[in-house]
Amino acid sequence: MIRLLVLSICMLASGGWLRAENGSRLWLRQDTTANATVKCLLHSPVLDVAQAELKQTWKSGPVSLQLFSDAEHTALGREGYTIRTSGNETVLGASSEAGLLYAAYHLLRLQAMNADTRSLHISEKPAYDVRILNHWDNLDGTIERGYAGHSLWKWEELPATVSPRYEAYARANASIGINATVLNNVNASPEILSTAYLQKVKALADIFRPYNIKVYLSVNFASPMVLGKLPTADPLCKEVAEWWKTKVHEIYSLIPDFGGFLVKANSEGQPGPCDYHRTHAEGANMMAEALKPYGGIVMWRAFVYSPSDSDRAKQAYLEFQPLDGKFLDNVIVQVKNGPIDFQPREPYSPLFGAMQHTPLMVEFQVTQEYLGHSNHLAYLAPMWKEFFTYVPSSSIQAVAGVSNIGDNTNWCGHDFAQANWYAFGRLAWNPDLTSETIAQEWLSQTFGTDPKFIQPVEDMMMRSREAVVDYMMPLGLHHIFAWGHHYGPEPWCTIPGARPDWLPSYYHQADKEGIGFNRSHTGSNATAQYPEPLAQQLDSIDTCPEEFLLWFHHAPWNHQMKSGATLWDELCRHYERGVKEAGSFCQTWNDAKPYIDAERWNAVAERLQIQANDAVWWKDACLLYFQKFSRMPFPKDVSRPVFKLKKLMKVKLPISNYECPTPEMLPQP
Ligand code: BDP
Repeated sequence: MIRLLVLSICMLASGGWLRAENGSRLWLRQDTTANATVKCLLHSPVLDVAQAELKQTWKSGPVSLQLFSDAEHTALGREGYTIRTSGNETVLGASSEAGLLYAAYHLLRLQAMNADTRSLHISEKPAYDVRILNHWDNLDGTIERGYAGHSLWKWEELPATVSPRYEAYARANASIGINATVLNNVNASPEILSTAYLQKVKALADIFRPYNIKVYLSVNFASPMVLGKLPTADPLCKEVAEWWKTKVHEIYSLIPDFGGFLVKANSEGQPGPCDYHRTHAEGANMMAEALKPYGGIVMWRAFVYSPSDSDRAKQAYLEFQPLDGKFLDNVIVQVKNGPIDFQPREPYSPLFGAMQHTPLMVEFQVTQEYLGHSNHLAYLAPMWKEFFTYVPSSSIQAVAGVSNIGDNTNWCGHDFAQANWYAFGRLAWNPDLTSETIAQEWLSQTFGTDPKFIQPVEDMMMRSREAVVDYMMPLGLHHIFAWGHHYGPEPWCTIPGARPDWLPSYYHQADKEGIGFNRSHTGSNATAQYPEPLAQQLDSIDTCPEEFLLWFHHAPWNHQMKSGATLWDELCRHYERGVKEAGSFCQTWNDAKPYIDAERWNAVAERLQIQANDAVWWKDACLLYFQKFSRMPFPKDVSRPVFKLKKLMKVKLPISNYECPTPEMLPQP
């Protein structure tokens, strides 16, 4: 016992004793021995959670939770709330229980951040009704593009055995305003709709409900064939529609507040309505009709691209824009933030703004499939904010994030990947929050409030996504990742018989003249899918923002950049900057050592070292390979390659699409 205590407590650091921590408590690390006075006349599962949280953690005067039906609170909707100081009492007010739950978490967040809570006048309302995590969890426990262990959902144990982490998961989500979750992979197994699995799903829904979280499922369009043994899944076939209605009825009899379906159809080999020459709208509407009587919705994904067409970036628009206005009102079309696929930097998808008569939602990827998995520190709030600078937040109806959560002790693999889960929730609640504010909130709750720690580490977080862009794919380059697992660089990749649009050369188009994908009017004309005046701006190589240059243009190697340098020199300097930035993160973290516990400090330090090495790997691989085309020397201010291209071209990581490589697998400088 004593040994355990000694082990689990302490290391001496400047400013005091810091308890060893494994990251499992996320940003919810306040003491729970407060015993506050909490007044609430009502009882319900949601209110009991709100009360318990405050009672255990709130350290100031009495708090009272009150339901109001006045104009102010009605206007804040079902989930909005007020927090007001009245005498020595703090009054949390809302028109519904959910609002009071969020008010409680808000108040506790202020306390955790050492904010002055003596005179509060707060009024909050979420920007979106659906703030949803999309888990890409398979029923066998693996997670597609998951880098934090296995699935949290222990399907084989459910419903009989219920892990305490299910409630901890719900609590973490509620604390940042996430109110919905899709439990399973968009590449969905029909099995999820079997009665046996629905019983398991019900067990989870029951745990999540007191935290105001609704459960949704990804469904396979061919489920009526696989589970119902029907000869077809044609959405216009009466038996098929009946099958869905019966299935939906069964779901709602188990889970009365079930949210609805997420559907990936006719994409990357998944079945869908187009198999029967029906449109996406016909497929989505058939399901929407089944869900409608219960208030359920269909989130229908627009992530489609067929092998035949020329420019993959244009395809979602070409397929979905003509369907504008043809979807029932309980269908939301879910569109990835960019037109290709969660790259470190993409322009926004032109579907946003082009479907005025169809509710749309954005799909962000929280898991870092294309940003160094859980080995690299990449704070993604700035990337999502960038999306909102082009797409007004009021023009979409909901926000989805592909989850980065697994069964690792610290939930996300990298301690700093927790910040992306946190930021997703906070931005889905309020897209106007700044990335800096969210980073400060997360850091002070997760590590501590000392400004000497927060300021440099926040600065590192703020620079991290741009650093990743710089050392992986600057100036609009995209999708030059290794085949399959998408971890390292493989701009040279050729796989006999592979779809061209699954190969890097399709995207970078490097040749003797230059590099980049010509999407201007002289090329694929993808620029024309954007509204004016943006379309024109993107279309001209002279006015296209340089961060998107090689996305939209095949630019000559000696193209003159705004800095006066040639494209080649500028490209080299971006890679160089990325490498320097990644190296400087190690230094920042060294300086941060006195302020945090050794366990998390070590875990992060190890990963930052991997990131710094990987940055060099990326730089050398890309520049040495592209140099074969440019035939230009490296500028003097750019460091010489450490690796040999030949060696890098042989690197094959023994990982699948649900693993993160270990340091031993990676090339070392
Ligand atoms: C890609 C992933 C793939 C997903 C697909 C999707 O590589 O594993 O199934 O997106 O979003 O980014 O459906």
